[in-house]
Amino acid sequence: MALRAPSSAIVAKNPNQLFGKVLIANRGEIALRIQRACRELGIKTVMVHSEADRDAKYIRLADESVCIGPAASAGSYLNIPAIIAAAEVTDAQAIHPGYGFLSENADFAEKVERSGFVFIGPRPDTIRLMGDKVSAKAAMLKAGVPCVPGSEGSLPEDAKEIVRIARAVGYPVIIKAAGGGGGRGMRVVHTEAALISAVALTRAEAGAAFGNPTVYMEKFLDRPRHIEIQVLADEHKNAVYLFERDCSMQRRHQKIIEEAPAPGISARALMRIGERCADACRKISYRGAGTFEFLYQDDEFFFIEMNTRVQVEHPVTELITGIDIVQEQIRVAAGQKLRFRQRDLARRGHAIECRINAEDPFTFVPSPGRITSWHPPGGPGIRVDSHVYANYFVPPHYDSMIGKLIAYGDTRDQAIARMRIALSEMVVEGIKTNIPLHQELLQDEKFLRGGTSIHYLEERLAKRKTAA
Ligand code: MV4
Repeated sequence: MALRAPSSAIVAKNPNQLFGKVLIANRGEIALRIQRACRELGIKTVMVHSEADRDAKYIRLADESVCIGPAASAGSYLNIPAIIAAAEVTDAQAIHPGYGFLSENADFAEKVERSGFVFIGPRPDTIRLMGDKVSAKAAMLKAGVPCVPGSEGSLPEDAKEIVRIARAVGYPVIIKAAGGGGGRGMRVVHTEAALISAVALTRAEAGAAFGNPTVYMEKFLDRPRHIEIQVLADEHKNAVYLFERDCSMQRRHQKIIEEAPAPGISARALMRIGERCADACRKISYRGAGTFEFLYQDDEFFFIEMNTRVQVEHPVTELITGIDIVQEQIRVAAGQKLRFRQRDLARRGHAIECRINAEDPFTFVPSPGRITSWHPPGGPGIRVDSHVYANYFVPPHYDSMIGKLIAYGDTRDQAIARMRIALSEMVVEGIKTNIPLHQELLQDEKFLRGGTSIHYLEERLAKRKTAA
């Protein structure tokens, strides 16, 4: 297939029509995942790291590495000048931000581009648009994506107006911060008596936490599922959806199991919502990988937020589609056209991901420290995405996720059977992990039936507590 001339002049120097060298501005499993994608594409890698990650094996696997600061993320993985300086001294052409850290920071993306590097992700203005949940929703509504009913834009100051809007929406309602997202800055309101003080409190918290007191209102959905649509788009108005993921199994807004396809939702309904998402990407000239987050309740999808980065759970989509999402991010960032159209894509089989966290499986208290033994599982349909190994020290400074175990099968039952075997084979000693919790959930009757709501895990854990 014909390769389009890349957009950037520096890129043309490279025989693979991509980048000569990519800087990876992240750590842990996703840093290694991106490094592998680069290697397969024939791209050299620069890994930036903190002092705490200096000795990790995945750092040594990179072509080059640069220490950018102390263990605390604020001085290293969030240190924009240090990361850009590292790209300059190593002559990298593009920067991949991974997930978390600076991945959805529009100012970072802008500084990367102004410094002459390619940001592997959407344009800064797209990141900014989606970062503000009020403008994101307005853009999606305009592009034909169904949203949760609620206020048109942000809430006004006037109390009478707010009361009027809430009556029209119908109680219960939820007040959300425009600058929030991912579960931060929200408050459910059940009665008119509680409304105005709840809005004032959410505004005050939002102002303090995000520097933006803007809030909006939505109808509160009581038992939704969290279903998200993965998209890929290029700079040439091509966009596809890579089907859905069900991410309902979560605790305190931390997903722990994700799967694709979403059990029990009709393929036709999913196709319709997927097409809406791909269409919206074309309408807003989206570039790169993205995720449309929906709440799904009573056979309806309601858009809540869009993520403009690669997500932790991207492997389940890779397994059911055969597409390497990280490689596609890099290709699209280099100005290439998508190499497939919607009709070329099919989902096949079922994939489930268990996030392996260094934490107590009952109290959820983080459990950093030295891993004394590490035996990852294997066999047909098993993928392990992890940067750890025996004698690796899990630093206490970062997220507790040490890897992801992904099982694929022809059917959901086969994926579950393989996941159970994999969990039973897996040995991690020296630290506590949530493997026992996953083993419990993979025997759970409601999980096995499929289609549990976002509240299921927390309700189940509450019962476990009272039983003990
Ligand atoms: C909601 C909701 C119910 N109704 N919006 C939480 C995270 C943020 N992305 C949006 N969230 C929610 N928004 C309406 N109108 C319930 C949640 C919610 C949730 C959503 C997805 C995954 C887990 C969740 C856990 C608690 C609440």
